[in-house]
Amino acid sequence: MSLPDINQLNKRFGSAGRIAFRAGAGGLPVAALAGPHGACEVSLYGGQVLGYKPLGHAPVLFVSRKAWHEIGKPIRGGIPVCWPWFGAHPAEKNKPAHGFARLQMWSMLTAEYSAQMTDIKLGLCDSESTRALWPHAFDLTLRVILDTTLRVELTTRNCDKAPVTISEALHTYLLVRDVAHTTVLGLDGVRYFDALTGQEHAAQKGAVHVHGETDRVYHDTNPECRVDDAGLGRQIVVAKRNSHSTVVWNPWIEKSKRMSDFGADEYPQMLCVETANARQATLTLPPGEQHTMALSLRADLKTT
Ligand code: TA6
Repeated sequence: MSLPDINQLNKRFGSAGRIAFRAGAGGLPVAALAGPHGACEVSLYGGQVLGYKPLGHAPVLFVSRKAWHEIGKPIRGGIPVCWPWFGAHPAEKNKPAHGFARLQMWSMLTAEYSAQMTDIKLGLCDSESTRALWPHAFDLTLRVILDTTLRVELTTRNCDKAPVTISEALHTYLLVRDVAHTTVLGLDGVRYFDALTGQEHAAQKGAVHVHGETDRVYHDTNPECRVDDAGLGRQIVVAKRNSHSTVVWNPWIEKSKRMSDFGADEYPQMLCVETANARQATLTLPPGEQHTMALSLRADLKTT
């Protein structure tokens, strides 16, 4: 997998003060977006947002200090794109967890900005290496829009002659002061699957608190939830479209020790609240059809 030429990227898509490309960690190409309301960074490797900092706020996304930045390996943090399957492959466990989109080099498609907004679009289509893992023709685009919020839109187009079935996630790693003093609001009463026990649960009772390893897929969720961070005195509003699952994950102590691309002491500073279509929200796309799943993140300082 060859690395795109940074100078060429800046010549074609760069705009002074708004969109610039550089070689990031591991030499992987990164697009830096800036605007009147903040800044963000997007890795072309994996089509992965790596950073988001709204004006006047602490960074919103967590990236592990031990994250790999190597082709062929996933980057631990930001917003990984899990596609075309979420979690383990439904049938072949030797295939990469969370699909292959986060292990591919994406291409720049468009870059534009206005007084308020900075907007780029990346693309990934099928290749010999993707067809070896998933024998289908597709077009995948990731649009990242930086304005008063950060919006991320993942569009799947089925370019095949047969229907395709996908599950997917924008696997957002939120940065929090202390996960033990952070709660997720907006999932009260929602059914969920506990991946640690393999059990389905009838309903979440109240806010989600994290006091141990947590790995849950919430079903048929509302279009918005709030991550209330008492330590940073803010709420992160996670809004979404065409996503029927919300995944909440924290590895806590023991799992953190088993992950070599994650610091054993880092679990208090992160909480994944993922925008997904997983398990019973797996979807089938007819030939020629497309589907867009969208996420937006907004940081609100708490007044009380
Ligand atoms: O989204 C939660 C989850 O599926 C967990 O089960 C955990 O494994 C996490 O994703 C991270 O997966 P990864 O393949 O990036 O190590």
